[in-house]
Amino acid sequence: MTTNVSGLDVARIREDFPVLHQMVNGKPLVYLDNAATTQKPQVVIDALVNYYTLDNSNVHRGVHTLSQRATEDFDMGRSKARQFLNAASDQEIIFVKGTTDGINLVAQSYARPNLGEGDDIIISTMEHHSNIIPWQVLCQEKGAHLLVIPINDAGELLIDEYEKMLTPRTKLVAITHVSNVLGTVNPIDQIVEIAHNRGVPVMVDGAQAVPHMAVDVQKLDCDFYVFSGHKIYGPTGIGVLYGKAELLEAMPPYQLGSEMIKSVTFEHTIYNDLPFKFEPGTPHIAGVIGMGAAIDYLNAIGLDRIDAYEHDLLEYGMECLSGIGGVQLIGTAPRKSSVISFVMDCAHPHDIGTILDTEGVAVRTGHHCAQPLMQRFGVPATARASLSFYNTKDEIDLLVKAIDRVIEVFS
Ligand code: C6P
Repeated sequence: MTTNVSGLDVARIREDFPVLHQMVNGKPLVYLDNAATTQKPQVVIDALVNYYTLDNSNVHRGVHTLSQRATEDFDMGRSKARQFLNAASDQEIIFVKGTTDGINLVAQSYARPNLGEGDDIIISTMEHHSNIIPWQVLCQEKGAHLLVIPINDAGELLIDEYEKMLTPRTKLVAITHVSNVLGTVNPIDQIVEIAHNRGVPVMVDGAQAVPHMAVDVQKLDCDFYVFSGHKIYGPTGIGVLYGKAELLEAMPPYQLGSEMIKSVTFEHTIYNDLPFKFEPGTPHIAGVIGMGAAIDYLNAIGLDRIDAYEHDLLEYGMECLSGIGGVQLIGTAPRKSSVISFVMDCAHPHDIGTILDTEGVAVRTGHHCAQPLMQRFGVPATARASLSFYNTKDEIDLLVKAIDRVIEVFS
């Protein structure tokens, strides 16, 4: 059954996700918390089980068959991640625990040695705490300034203000590609071009972008790009930091230990080549293999088709929710992706989430790890429905029905 303009057979796709087929509180599960983490297709679950069942072994260490098989699959995971971002080489793909870990790596290995007293780092009002705190603490330590690009009431960056902030003191721009609260898709190509014209590198937090659109780091020309495997239908505990080779080459390692070395004496250590210089210890082998399976899965569906389908679903959802009296949408930028945040006159977001759960509808409520953004909109929290390509308009209708129930209960 083809259900939509993008040609996705969503009923078929839903069969790939075992977790979706269950009742919650006596109602069919409507999973709308995909920005927190996505569900896993059977092929990803199988890849994890197969690795632990048949190939479990350490990588880059053994000559025995199991180690060779594990190494081959692990290395293939890196190539898949490289193709996924269209990076120039596998050396530019560093495996990290996730977006947070990747940002901390850039903060400690790139920014720390390059930041001095009186220098600036630029972020934006819509950043996740993971893209605020590493810079805030580093700036405090170095006597540098953290500058914040303001946004308008729709949730769009004020690019003119951003341009004015860039000076010879600016050492880095660290910015999200897509806001996890507003859904705003930021014009990264423009942001990068403006920064590069002044010789400033740009790190992009891609956590909420890569699940929804094809990303080409060479086209964006960003210097660093980070994302989490669990938000692209892969396992938790694994993610990617992309960095331009010349920058990574010049950076000191983030953590020290095995695998990131070429030779060690008690007096001296020679570090390994990229990407291993940044990957000490036994890596998350199953995570890399599982993320590779997730990338294959996304490629088979096609990110352009996913983008088109989710866009249609988002427009439908925004239209439905904006029609409900007492509901206020937070984040109404024209360029948006897959997130509907809202508050209601009659109920606190926590109560909205609780009632929705009794109706089988899973959303996230709270500050979404973006407290400064909550302050910008003058709300303590929001309820957030975040969409995937396995969601349907019927599920949006169930969300609307559940919101009606909130109104019934609290009016
Ligand atoms: N946002 C959300 O519900 P980790 O936890 O390291 O995988 O990702 C952190 C992170 C960084 N940047 C953005 C834009 C994010 O959305 C997230 C994770 C989840 O919105 C969990 S707080």
